[in-house]
Amino acid sequence: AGQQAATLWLTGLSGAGKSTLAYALERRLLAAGRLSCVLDGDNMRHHLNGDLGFSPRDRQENIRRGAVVARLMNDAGMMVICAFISPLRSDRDMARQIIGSDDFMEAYISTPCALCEERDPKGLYKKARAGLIPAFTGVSAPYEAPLAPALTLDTSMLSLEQACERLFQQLCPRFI
Ligand code: GGZ
Repeated sequence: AGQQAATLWLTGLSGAGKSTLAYALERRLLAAGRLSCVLDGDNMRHHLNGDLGFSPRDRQENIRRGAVVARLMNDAGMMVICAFISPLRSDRDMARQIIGSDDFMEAYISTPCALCEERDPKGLYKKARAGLIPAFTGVSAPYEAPLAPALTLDTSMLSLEQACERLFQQLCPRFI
């Protein structure tokens, strides 16, 4: 019998810190002897999801494919950390269904929109405010916060190390 695997699903705005946290947790798991894999929305949009944009329909398909890949990897015994904005509850519910609710843990990276916009690491908020990016989450497209996430982390209140450690301690022990 293989080791039990699961998917940690990180949701939150662009610039909230999802990808940074996901890769930090991947290293933390490895230090504990557990191999994992990060599926990052922005990254996957360069290859598997290169045909998709940001309409509601395309976001849904983006999340569906991410969840299907995560399920396959879980089946192979691999822990998966997904970092998708995944702004709609209905789309996250779909991901939970695809992956299986026993193996799906939702973590809300709740960094306030104002701080994400202040960080603006890629200048996307600025472009969105200028009208250059239509349907930008938090500016001109909706974000629905999870109602009952397994964990909520506000990166404006925590260091990367603290946030990563909370994810690791509170969600991962069963899988080490
Ligand atoms: C939101 C956008 C948009 C729009 C480009 N809305 O912070 P980033 O830059 O590096 O990551 C974001 C990424 C979002 O991809 P996801 O696959 O996570 O989104 S979703 O779950 O909603 O499908 C952002 C960039 O793409 N980006 N245009 N209009 N984010």
